[in-house]
Amino acid sequence: MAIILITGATAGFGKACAEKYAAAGYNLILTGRRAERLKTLQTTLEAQHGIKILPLAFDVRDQEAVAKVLGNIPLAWQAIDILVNNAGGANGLSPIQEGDVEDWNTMIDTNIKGLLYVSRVVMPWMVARQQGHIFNIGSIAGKQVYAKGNVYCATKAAVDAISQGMRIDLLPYGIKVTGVHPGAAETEFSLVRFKGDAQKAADVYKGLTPLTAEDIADIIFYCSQLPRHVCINDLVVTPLQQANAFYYDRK
Ligand code: NDP
Ligand code: 8X3
Repeated sequence: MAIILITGATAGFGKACAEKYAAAGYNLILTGRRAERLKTLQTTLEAQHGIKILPLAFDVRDQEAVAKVLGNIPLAWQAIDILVNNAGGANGLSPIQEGDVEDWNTMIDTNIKGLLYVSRVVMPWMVARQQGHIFNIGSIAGKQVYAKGNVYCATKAAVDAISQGMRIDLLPYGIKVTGVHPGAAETEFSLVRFKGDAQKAADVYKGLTPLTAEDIADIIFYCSQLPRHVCINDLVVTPLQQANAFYYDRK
């Protein structure tokens, strides 16, 4: 049975992907820092769908942990067909001259370096098998910079560049690389960005019908089921009421 590795599976897009691929019969490697959420997902999805799940709790910013925990999974689990590089997020929303340096470090270390650490472990396994599909979750924020988005936008522009680089370097090995760049989607994203302020988080989606995590999971699933010779390289996905990174039609 095919294997998918999803980083950041404890919430949002990653959790929705876990549910979608479990229902389709995939075996899942699920990662995130919140081990108890991974355990609950494992118990539920294994019982519902008769699949196998390998939960791996680590912080993607910790290169040693990524190499040790992910790098040493049993051989049978190393035959990963799909990698969804999803773990990440935004921390803060401030003019750059007032930015919190710790927030900058968190975003750069998670969204860029964490994605690279995980990919560095998995890509050689895909190269050896001459097959695989990597999804990198960027953002509309990586395509256009909005006010106060500065460093978050920069990390997602980096994800876009890394996707392009992967696509070139992995081309001879038949590995697909798809960049997915969502607009406003209601997950735990804004709660994390605003450090637990639920009102501020809810205001982001006021007057909008935002994307759901399931919308993004459905799109990733669709891209992953296309014939071998077809690759969707890059996708920008917004709610109907969002034209670009900064223009919304709120009702
Ligand atoms: P959520 O906050 O709901 O989920 C984020 C996931 O990432 C969680 O599972 C979290 O797990 C994991 N994660 C965060 N930091 C780390 C870390 N250091 N180590 C390991 N895992 C980590 O947000 P979304 O589902 O919305 O976000 C998923 C991705 O999509 C992110 O890369 C985000 O930037 C991007 N995105 C989101 C959009 C949106 O509007 N929601 C739009 C565009 C892109 P845990 O906390 O357990 O470690
Ligand atoms: C998340 C979408 O527009 O809040 O990447 O940056 S946005």
